[in-house]
Amino acid sequence: MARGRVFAATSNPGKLEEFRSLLAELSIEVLSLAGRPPVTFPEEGTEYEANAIAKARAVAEELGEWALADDSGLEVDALGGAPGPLSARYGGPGLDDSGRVARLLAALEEFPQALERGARFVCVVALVGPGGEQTIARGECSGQILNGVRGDEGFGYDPVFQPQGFDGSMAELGPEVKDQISHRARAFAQLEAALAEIPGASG
Ligand code: ITT
Repeated sequence: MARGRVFAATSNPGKLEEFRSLLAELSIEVLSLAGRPPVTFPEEGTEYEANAIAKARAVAEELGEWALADDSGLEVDALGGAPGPLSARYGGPGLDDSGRVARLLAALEEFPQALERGARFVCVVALVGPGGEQTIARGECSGQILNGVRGDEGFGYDPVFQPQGFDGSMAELGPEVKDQISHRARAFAQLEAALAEIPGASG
């Protein structure tokens, strides 16, 4: 059976995997940019929406295909909502996911109580078509930052983020639970009608 197809405008393998599982039921194949000539992305700014649109638009225009991008981040109450859209660059260049997590735990040492460690993941997804048609959607997932890393599933800040109503980090809960409750799952649910417009997708 024919399937729809969309290119994932991301270099983050964790996001790519989640795009695939979240879109599997819509009969949409998610293609990566690996092995293709590099697409030039504009410098990322401080707004999720503009960043997501810029990434999707760059790929849609370059390839003449449907493209999907995600700009996301972790907003920590005790840090005034930081690092937010700057989450990928938190702590400066040269850090990997675990370096950024360590940096975050250190920044929150003076806030040891669970009540002081409120946070939310935010995800804005942008779908851009080959004719320039564009839809964006946003999802959030509230929770708190744990006092140490737990679990080894997921990516990024998952080992220190405990979603509200759960006992354990996102990295312990695993992909089935994450795909039900995450910021990304919620954003994709909002995007469903637009995704169904991709030729070959099941509506
Ligand atoms: P692309 O721009 O290539 O998609 P990126 O990793 O740079 O990849 P962002 O600019 O959107 O993506 O940065 C998002 C940051 O937030 C990054 O550090 C991620 O690891 C983290 N993040 C995003 N979604 C997450 C999730 O579901 N779980 C844990 N951390 C997440």
